[in-house]
Amino acid sequence: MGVVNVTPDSFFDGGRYFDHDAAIAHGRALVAAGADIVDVGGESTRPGAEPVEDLEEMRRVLPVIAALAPVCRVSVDTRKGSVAAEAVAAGATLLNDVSSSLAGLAAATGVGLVVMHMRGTPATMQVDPRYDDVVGEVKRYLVAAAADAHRRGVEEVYIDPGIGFGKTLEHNLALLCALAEFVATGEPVLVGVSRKQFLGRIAARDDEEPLGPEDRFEASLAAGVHAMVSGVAIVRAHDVEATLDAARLVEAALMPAGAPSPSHAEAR
Ligand code: HH2
Repeated sequence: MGVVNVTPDSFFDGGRYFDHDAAIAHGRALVAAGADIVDVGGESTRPGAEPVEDLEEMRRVLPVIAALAPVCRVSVDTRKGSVAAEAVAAGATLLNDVSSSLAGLAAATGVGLVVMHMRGTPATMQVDPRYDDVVGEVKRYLVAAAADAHRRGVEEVYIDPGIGFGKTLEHNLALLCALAEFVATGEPVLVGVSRKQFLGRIAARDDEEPLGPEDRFEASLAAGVHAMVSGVAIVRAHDVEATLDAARLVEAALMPAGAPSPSHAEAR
């Protein structure tokens, strides 16, 4: 899943694709690089981001979604039912819902749904987040949200632990470490690690300041590879070409040419 943020303030690509033509061209480039899905967003969810009015968010994303939908699968990254409904009318077939509140709309419109775990809202989520058992709590929340979506009639549901959404460095690492447990729930897993802040703290040398978004490419790729090896279904990434190069290697290493697929091996 490649990312197109039609925003002035996203933490990595804010302002680069705020112009519709630039956003559409970038979406097309992500498809040419091999993205299966392009995720179009019009409101930053970085910690402390200002909320965006419904109409303004629609103005940002709808022309981009309408232009990209004929060439690729488009998801809409929104927390708002009004924006999501218009996005589906414009051609989006997946709701990337970081607030986990759009299951009813996904069911009514017959599109897929990502349910993501977030503590609070982007404005407050990084204010002293605490968990007794972050993996257990996030997993229970997501399994319940997915079950609710299925019960309402949504056929395609992905669960996402929400890396960086109301989590400390230690919480993020615990969740990454436990990705295989999320995969074991049987729900397909989506994960977004690309360029995120915690990577800049891990990747910095002892005497360095945390790395900024521009310098988090290698760490993003490493985290994406870890996610793939853990069995996730979708990696949400800004750097699509490199992520796909890595995916090809992971696939080749996990499934050597001519070897039976893991399911066949188990069946024997
Ligand atoms: N992360 C971001 C945005 N949307 N959606 C899902 N499902 N999972 C994620 O981890 C996720 C997401 C944050 O990244 P980005 O869109 O690049 O930044 P911003 O929110 O500042 O626009």
